[in-house]
Parts: sequence; C-alpha cells; structure tokens
Amino acid sequence: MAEYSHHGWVYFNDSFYYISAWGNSWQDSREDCLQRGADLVIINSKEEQEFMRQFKKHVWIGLTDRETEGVWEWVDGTPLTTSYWDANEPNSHEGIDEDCGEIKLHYDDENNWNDVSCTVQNIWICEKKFTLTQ
Ligand code: MMA
Ligand code: CA
Repeated sequence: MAEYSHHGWVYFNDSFYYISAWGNSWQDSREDCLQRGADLVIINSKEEQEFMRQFKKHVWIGLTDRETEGVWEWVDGTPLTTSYWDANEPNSHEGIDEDCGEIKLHYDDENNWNDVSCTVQNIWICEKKFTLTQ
C-alpha cells in the first residue's frame, strides 16, 4: 500500500489522513477536522477500511445516527451502504444512546466498528480528499 507522510498527514488513494495525538468527544473531534479543512474519515471502500486498520488505533470515524436513531449517516450526508460493524453492533449497549461510530481495538478483524456514546474521549482521524476540481 503506497503511503506518503508529510507534517502529520498520510496520503492514501486520493485522500490525506490526519491522526490526532489526544482524545476528544466526537463533536469536538469533528470540529478539529473542519478547522483543518477536512472532516472525520468516511470509509467508502474495502481498501480504505483495510487502510484504517493499519493505524492500529481506537478512533472516531465520521459516522453517526444522532439525527434519526438507527439511520447511520456519514458526515457528508451520504447514507451508510457498506459497513464493517463488529458482531452484534450497532447495539446502543444497555439502552445507552450510542450515536457515534468508532473503530475498535481489534484491527485483526475486518469488522471492527462499534457504536458508542458521542461523549467518549477517543482519538480521531480526519480525511481530506485530494481533488483537482475542488
Ligand atoms: C462496550 C461499549 C459498547 C459495545 C460493548 C460491546 C460495555 O460496552 O463499547 O458500545 O457495544 O462494549 O461489548
Ligand atoms: Ca455499541
């Protein structure tokens, strides 16, 4: 997998990715990405999911169902089509409102997404698409 790193950003398949050095809530993490001219990562290919696993980090992704419970949406407004939920996820565990998506620590498993409370402190990954037409 070709990777190129520059000032904390990693390049992969027409996007730049930034991984934070500390944890924050989902919303504050998203705001950090927006300030960097990016947004929380949107995973829309198997290759990108594989790439995410290589970070070997427990991170926020740009996925939420806070608008409508059970309707998962990416931060760019696109609906979730292909997903990589862990077994029995998303589950709003024990009735807790778990409205934000994260990648769990078992990166050996291709299906490693979990829904969790948006107030949990996680590190996060921003994605900035590299497009010449922007
Ligand atoms: C945690 C939390 C939940 C997740 C379960 C899976 C105990 O709660 O991360 O979101 O569904 O673990 O066991
Ligand atoms: Ca869960």
